[in-house]
Amino acid sequence: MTLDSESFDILLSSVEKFIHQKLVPQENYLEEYDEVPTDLVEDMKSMGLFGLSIPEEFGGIGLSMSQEVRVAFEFGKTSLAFRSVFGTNVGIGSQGILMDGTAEQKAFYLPKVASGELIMSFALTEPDAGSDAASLKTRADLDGDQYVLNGTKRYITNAPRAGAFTLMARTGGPGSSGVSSFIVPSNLPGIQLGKPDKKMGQRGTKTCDVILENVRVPAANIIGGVPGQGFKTAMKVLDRGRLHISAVACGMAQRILNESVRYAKDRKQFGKSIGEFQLIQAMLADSQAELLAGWSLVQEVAQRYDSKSANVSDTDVSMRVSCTKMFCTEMVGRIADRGVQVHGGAGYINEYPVERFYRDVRLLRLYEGTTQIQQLIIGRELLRQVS
Ligand code: COS
Repeated sequence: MTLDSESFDILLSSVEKFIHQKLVPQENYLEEYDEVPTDLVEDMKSMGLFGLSIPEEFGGIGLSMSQEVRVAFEFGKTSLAFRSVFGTNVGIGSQGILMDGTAEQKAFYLPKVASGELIMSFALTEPDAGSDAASLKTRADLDGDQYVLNGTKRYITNAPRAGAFTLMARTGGPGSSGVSSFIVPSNLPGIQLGKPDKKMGQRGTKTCDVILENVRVPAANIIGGVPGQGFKTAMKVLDRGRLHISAVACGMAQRILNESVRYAKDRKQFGKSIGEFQLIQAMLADSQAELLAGWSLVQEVAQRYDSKSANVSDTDVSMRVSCTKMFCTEMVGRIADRGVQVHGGAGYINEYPVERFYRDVRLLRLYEGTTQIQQLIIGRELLRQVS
């Protein structure tokens, strides 16, 4: 799946223009009101952003991973909450259906996902199952041709906006083989949303608990129709999501670096621009080199991802994805820290973008698998390859 290069160039330049002209000027609004303006959401729909990763046959744009990361990079250059509006439709919310869904599931859901008519959200994490995703406790018990779902899902991005969840629940015994992925419409009786989470950063993103009490879901809503496959679906979806997040991290690193260079040039101390001091230049240089390394890695691994057989698990590619997620999200943390340092006291003041970016990027090292989980995946695979 790939978009021809001419159409892709047009898309990318309209994305760049949209971000620069419409989103960046709204960053302060987002920070103050914790909301993405609805006219911007409509713009995102008409640009096709909700369907970036959905094949054209289902009404999407059909980008390859190598193309998607370039769009994600651009969205990293502004407040991350803008991307989050359509991010779950492009990634973790929809990809389970695309990768493992039945023909009927794809035909029914994907066109609505691609147009943005339906917001999909991904519900894996629970109060007692975060990194150890395979220990999730939400039950799905078969009753006739329906499953009855009970449990609580935690920190669910876009839950308040969602029309449906890709939700993992336990249909079988303990461990990963007992987990199934369901498509759960959000308006089913028995679904309640918790209070909005008050987060450190990323104002404008919406996360909360999703509480399920005797929610009856047709058995036909198991992704792929076969129980017990849901953990693998979730892992495959996360592999892809981790690459996307890595690209976002690089875009954010670029924006922070741009802000820092501008500030270093404008700010004067000791009678000259602080950028003329070598200690400031050293920080900028370290950030530039790390950004280049991270972005090169994203593009290289995205190409590998594209050339592996579709939907097939490839542990070597998964390992490389984890390397990328670990490196890029840690890298942007260091660049944000240096960005604040270059700004001095101003970097701690809310009216400078680096203050909020510093808070926003902290999440990147946590969601879609912490750095420590990436290390574990990398370490395990290295050992597996020599056995
Ligand atoms: N692609 C396809 N299949 C995968 C896979 C992948 N990337 N990773 C694991 N699997 C398969 C395994 O091959 C295994 O299959 P078999 O049972 O047929 O052998 C099965 O899934 C279980 O895998 P594993 O034994 O590795 O599971 P673990 O319980 O040890 O957990 C980790 C693995 C820790 C890597 C996993 O739980 C994880 O990624 N946790 C973090 C969760 C996360 O990112 N949460 C963020 C919330 S969403 S924002």
